Amino acid sequence: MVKHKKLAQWIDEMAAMVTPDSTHICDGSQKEYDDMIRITVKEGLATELNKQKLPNCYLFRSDPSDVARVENRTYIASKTKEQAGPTNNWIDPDELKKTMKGLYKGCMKGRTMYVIPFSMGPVGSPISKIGVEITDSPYVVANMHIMTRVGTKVLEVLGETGEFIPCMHSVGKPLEKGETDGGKWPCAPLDKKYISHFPEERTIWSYGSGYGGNALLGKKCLALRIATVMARDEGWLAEHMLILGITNPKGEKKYIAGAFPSACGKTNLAMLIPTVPGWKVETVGDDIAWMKFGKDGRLYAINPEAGFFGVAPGTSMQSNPNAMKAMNRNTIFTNVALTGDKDVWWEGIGYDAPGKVIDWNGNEWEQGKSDKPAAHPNARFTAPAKQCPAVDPAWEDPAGVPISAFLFGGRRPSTVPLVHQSFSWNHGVFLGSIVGSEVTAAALDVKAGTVRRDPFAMLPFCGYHMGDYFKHWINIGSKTSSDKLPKIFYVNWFRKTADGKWLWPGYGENSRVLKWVFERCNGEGKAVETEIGFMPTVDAIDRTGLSDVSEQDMKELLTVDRKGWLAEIDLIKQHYANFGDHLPSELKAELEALEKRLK
Ligand code: GTP
Ligand code: SPV
Ligand code: MN
Repeated sequence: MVKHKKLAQWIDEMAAMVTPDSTHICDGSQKEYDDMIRITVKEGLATELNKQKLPNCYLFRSDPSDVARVENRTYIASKTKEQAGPTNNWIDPDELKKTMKGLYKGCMKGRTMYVIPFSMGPVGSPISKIGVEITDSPYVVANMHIMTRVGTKVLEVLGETGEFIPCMHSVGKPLEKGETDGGKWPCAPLDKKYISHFPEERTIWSYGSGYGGNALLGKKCLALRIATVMARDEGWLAEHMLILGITNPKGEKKYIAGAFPSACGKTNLAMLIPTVPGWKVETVGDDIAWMKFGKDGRLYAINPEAGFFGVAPGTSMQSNPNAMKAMNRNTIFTNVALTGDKDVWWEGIGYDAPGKVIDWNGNEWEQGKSDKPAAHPNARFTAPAKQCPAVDPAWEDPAGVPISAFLFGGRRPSTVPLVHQSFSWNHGVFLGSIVGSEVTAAALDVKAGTVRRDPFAMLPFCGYHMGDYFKHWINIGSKTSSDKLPKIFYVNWFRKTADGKWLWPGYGENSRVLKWVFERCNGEGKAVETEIGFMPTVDAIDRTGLSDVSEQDMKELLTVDRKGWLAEIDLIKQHYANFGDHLPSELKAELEALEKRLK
């Protein structure tokens, strides 16, 4: 029974609109999870994997049209277009609701309507937020069980009057009498998909997709798009950031948060095993950070999620053993390949495909015989965070962990050096605001391979005007003394040689850069002042035991490419022009100062 009047009312109202066959209020139990899996297996939507190798693991194959976030169908429906800003799609909220009500009408016919009470952040923590997702997808229920804290305990915290964020979701595929999904992933065609946010009402309406951030509404929709609006109003930060703890050989520990665009290395960095002897890295979160000032004036971060929804391709025992061990049980795999003995396989898993496999489309596939990959490039694993061998002891601490440094970065084959440090907070905000990256497969409808600006890795995730978001970041810098603010760095693991090879080995070797960052936070670490910021001297990056990066490569990774940066200035000017008078004067000043230093 739902004791919360407003919640009960909302559930009734939604049920009247979508007319499901039945309603189920989720209790978060193991039995409930098992039921969801049983239902999807019976429908032919899920395959049980090898019980010995991957106990309690299941494979799902989505519809080929429903494999990633759909940015062109994602809307910030604030009262005015101005409030949504130039980087968001906008439709008048009344008009959008009218359209979506038309789609929602009767859309759960033949299905069960699940009501998922969930907490982003530890249940009952003062920084946590409660959401309630209504969905007709048992796949979504199972994933939410892993990614968030679900169930009766959340309803108890909500009580009779507590605040919750309503998150409405349907796959948009009603069933006729006697009809079943029959093994076909249910979703609506692209032009019927809507991932909508109503920031003033703090409400989410999603229709037509069953995949990832489109459907697991606690993640990008609540914890970023709606949370950025709350954070702006309440003076905190909701960011697309990993959080890691790093300990030096003396046992001294710091926490670092990093914003890289989708599929640009957050999960990998969060779980890395340092190659520098004596150092240790532990994982707090791999995708989202909520940060508030503590009584001591420092920023404290929590990971609002409870699981990882990580990119499978490229993940191997060599590149990320901690992720491989986190997903060896109780894990949902989506759009990876299936081997003959019901194991999983993907490109970059570290060994050849064992004979004939079934690709993510359900067809037979043999290595070397097809130019298409066996796993979709945005194939994902959903695994409980507590299963990560490197999970930080404080990962569920409701008080959060104190952040010493922010990293910004993206995929930049040229121009941007391996690492540089900002001169000041405002210069650091400038670095965040100019992040650019080669587009990846994490979004369906943007052209892969081209560089696009993705400020703070938040381009698809900011729930209001991006220029005002920049200003919010500037303001955060004046809320405490500068020695308490995190130091800000810009990193780039993705430099390439003229013939297209990685110039930097990346993954565990990135610990060499983290070591320098750590030292800089202690006022140590050799650096030179350059036009673009503080840069390590070539010998300041510890290369002990690193044989495949020559002195020459190191120099290339750590020089200021003046010509490249001058070209960059023009691109930044174009980028900034989008924000009109919402662009903070502080950032304009930073750009002018950079141009002056380079000329
Ligand atoms: P989202 O979950 O989409 O937000 O992605 P993410 O930022 O967590 O990216 P993830 O760590 O999953 O990495 C995405 C891809 O980048 C994978 O194929 C990785 O193998 C690859 N990758 C990660 N770190 C590095 C690195 O240091 N160097 C190189 N060359 N590739 C990397
Ligand atoms: C991303 O695209 O940044 C992700 C995956 O983390 S999704 O949950 O689909 O947004
Ligand atoms: Mn992400």
